[in-house]
Amino acid sequence: TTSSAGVTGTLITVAPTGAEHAKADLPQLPTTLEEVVSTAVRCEAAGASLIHLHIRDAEHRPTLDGGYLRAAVDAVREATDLVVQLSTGGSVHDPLEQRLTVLDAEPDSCSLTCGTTNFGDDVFLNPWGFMSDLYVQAQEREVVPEFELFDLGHVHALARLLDTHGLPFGGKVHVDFVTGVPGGMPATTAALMAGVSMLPAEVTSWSATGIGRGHLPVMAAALSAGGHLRVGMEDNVVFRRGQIVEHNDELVARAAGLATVMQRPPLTCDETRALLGVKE
Ligand code: KMH
Ligand code: ZN
Repeated sequence: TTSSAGVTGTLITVAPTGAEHAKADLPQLPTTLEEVVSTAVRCEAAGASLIHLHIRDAEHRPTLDGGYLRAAVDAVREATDLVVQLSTGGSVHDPLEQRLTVLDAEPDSCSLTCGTTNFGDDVFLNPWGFMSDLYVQAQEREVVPEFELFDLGHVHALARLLDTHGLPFGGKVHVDFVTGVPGGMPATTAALMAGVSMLPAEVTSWSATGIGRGHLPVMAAALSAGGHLRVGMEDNVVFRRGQIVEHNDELVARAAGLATVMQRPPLTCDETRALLGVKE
């Protein structure tokens, strides 16, 4: 997993919304069901094969309400072939018990963050008991977890999870390095490579994202090291100096272009399903 040899395509994940930006500050952020679906369609056309979703309520606030989650999963499935991943991270204010209920919406995949981290001035809580419960429930419900690694300690916690509970549903282990969160590992090539070098042997694929200004450096580092890519307004809203992202598909198209130049063109949704061991 640490070498680029044999990695011939690129999984591009789009994380279009997140829980942190306010619609009032960023009106182009997709928050309504209609906006999420049209974003999904456009990002699939631009080269994404997986969508990482946080859902907003009628007031555009982050919600883990089961009705909203289920409606989004169904609508994105109806309109696209994208692998649908729901965030179990939610927002820093969501209680752990409610974050576990995300699986009730029956996504293809769920995020699973491998440890607590400072998150700006807040704390993103992921104690061992929560990680462990979420992991086992995902196994039982045949949902494929994507392990979110914000720090090097999270890589070690992932190894503990695999040692304790065995492989996830589908038999594949895909991790995503989320770099550049204030409180987590920095969005640098050096930090990313340290994380990659520590990955347990069970890991079958990895992707990376750089929050904010680390976006492009981490993308380039991941591509050159055999990693896959995550982009989207959850992570970065600046397309280039002085230019705010108007639509998530701009970020997907740029990632797809760079991946194609690197002779690792975007994977199709079916190829991504096979890579991740997601249910057909
Ligand atoms: N919104 C962050 C507190 C995830 O989606 O699983 C957590 C997050 C990670 O975005
Ligand atoms: Zn997220």
